[in-house]
Amino acid sequence: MKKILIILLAVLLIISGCSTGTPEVSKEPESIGAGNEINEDEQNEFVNDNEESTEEEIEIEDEDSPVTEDSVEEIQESKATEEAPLEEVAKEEPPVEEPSSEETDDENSLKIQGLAENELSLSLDELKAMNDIIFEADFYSLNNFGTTGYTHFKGVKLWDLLEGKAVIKPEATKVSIVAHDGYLIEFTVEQVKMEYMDETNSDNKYPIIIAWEENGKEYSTDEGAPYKLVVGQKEPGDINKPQWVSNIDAVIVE
Ligand SMILES: Nc1nc2c(c(=O)[nH]1)N[C@H]1C(S)=C(S)[C@@H](COP(=O)(O)O)O[C@H]1N2
Ligand SMILES: [Mo]
Repeated sequence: MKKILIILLAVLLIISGCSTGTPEVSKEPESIGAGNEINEDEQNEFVNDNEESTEEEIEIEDEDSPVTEDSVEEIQESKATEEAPLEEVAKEEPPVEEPSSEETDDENSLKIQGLAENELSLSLDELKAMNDIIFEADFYSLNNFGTTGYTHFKGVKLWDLLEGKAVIKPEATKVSIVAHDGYLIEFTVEQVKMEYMDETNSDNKYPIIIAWEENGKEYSTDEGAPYKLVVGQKEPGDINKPQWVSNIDAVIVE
């Protein structure tokens, strides 16, 4: 009888000894497992893999588990790819709405910045209303590959815009035309002030203009800021087409 009791006690001890480990293991999958589509075997492995456990520990566990090292890596990867985008979406969503509408306004405005009494941010309508400085003509162009052509442009005279509207300061020497794509062309103030020519019509004189209309059609704002710089030739053979900066963002006076 004593023997049986001792054996029973021993058996109870063994059973209780084994079961103390299991609640701990079953607890952890609950906290991690949510949202992860992993089968039970993988889930156990996943628990061991959690945070502090090293790869060595995983290998030991592998002995009595069907999960291989490769599949552990897969789980790690799936954990990374499933969780990371969720965080990004949560971070990115809030700022998307308000600043984007401000940006849209900004993109379609023409800025005059730097050494000027009146730094300007002009809408297309404000520019079109400057009747006193509008210029319209066929401009001749020559590009790097020898291609030539005539294009009809309508816009405002850049020098009149800088002198009369922005009122650039007397110490200003340089005018940079900057596009939204980063394309930039620099002129001296003298080069902005001067008149340009057309090698095919020696009598014609052209100011530099900022155009919003090309061959009778206004630029679509879908294609970026609706302004193009148009410059004639300094002398016959002058390759002027590269200076026709499209999608102007700002005119910077220094
Ligand atoms: N914003 C912007 N304007 C630009 C350029 C550019 O890369 N970005 N390229 C210039 C060059 S090198 C040339 S030859 C002409 C080409 O004009 P097109 O595309 O109307 O032929 O645009 C000029 N204006
Ligand atoms: Mo070009």
